[in-house]
Amino acid sequence: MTHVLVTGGAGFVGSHVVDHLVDAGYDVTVVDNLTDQVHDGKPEYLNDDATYVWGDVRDRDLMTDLLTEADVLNHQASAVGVGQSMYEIERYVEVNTLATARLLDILVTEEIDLEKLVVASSMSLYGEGAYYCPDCDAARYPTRRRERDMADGVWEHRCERCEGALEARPTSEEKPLDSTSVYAITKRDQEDLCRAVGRAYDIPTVALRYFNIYGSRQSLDNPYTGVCAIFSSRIKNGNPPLLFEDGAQSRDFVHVSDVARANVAAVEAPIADEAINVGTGNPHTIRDIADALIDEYGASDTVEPEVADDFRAGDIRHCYADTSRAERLLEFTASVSLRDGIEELVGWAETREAEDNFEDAHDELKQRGLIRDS
Ligand code: UD2
Repeated sequence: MTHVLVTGGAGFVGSHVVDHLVDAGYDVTVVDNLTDQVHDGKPEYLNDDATYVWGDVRDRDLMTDLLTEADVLNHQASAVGVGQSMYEIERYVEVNTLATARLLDILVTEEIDLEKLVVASSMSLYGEGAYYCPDCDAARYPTRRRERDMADGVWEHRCERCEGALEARPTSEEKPLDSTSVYAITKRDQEDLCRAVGRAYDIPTVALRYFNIYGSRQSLDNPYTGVCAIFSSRIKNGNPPLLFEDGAQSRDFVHVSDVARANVAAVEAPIADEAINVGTGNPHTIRDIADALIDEYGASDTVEPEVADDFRAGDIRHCYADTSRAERLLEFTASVSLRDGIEELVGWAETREAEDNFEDAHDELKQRGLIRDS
């Protein structure tokens, strides 16, 4: 039986990956340090058919023992939080970049032959998504928005040539990378390190560039996490979801069960040295997400989204996936609609306590200048 080691396998994405691997017949070992920013002790959803080791991916001796037993490494463990990464710089580089470097160092030093290495990468590597200028009939890849435009509430990108309005287009893996946060840089490091070592030592390596993942088991207490979990926690506590900018910015929301399926496909596909988008190919605005969640919680009479008079420094405006490479190489297409996915998230969240820590985190980011007034 193929033995898969899943790092971060008690976490939001990792735990769903574990369930899908177990269902597909793999022998799964998890290593996870149950970090207290997302966990309050052992979660109740752990899979009875997987083996759990409570330890840190940075622990060289532990990881040497575990990797020696593994046929496949599925590396999900990461510190996740774009805003937080901008002031806990050393920790993010240590947990993401350095830990990955150490795992690869162990593979090489101990001459461990893996059948496959799958690493969790991120759409954050792209920075802004891809755009098209209808007036110039040309592809455009804008980078950062101007601070003074953001302060004036001018949110959309304009063409660098004709100043006309740009339209968002699917972002393919070929788009030039533009990692704008410490978090994004460490995800790029993880991807680049794994692929470089994979190429040099014939370890078939696949980096999955996740778009905005949502669904059950995402921490409802962590105010630095993704927008669906933050809004869930706000609505459950009777507070309005706060929309940065004007709420018309858009993302590609992919359900965690689809991401888990993509991981199983990446373990099994006979491919090497690839980076592959994992998204749905459909953008949704943040306001749509807030409305859909409020509706699903049945809170329309008590809560409505509030437009904040501020924006997150370095945020991108639009990004959604070109899914053709995933279809071609992994035979993977996301199958959960936003409506079904939100129903699953809310069904789970209603069984949980949720501490709304948003305001403290918002104040902290504001004090540090990472959230700014418009
Ligand atoms: C970042 C990463 C992504 C992933 C994700 C995890 C980038 C470009 N992408 O995505 O790879 O790791 O974080 O969380 O770095 N928003 C609000 N109100 C809130 C919270 C968020 O309006 O209370 C908006 C936010 O301004 C943004 C959108 O929602 O426009 C999505 O924010 P997010 O933090 O969920 O994810 P994002 O796209 O920054």
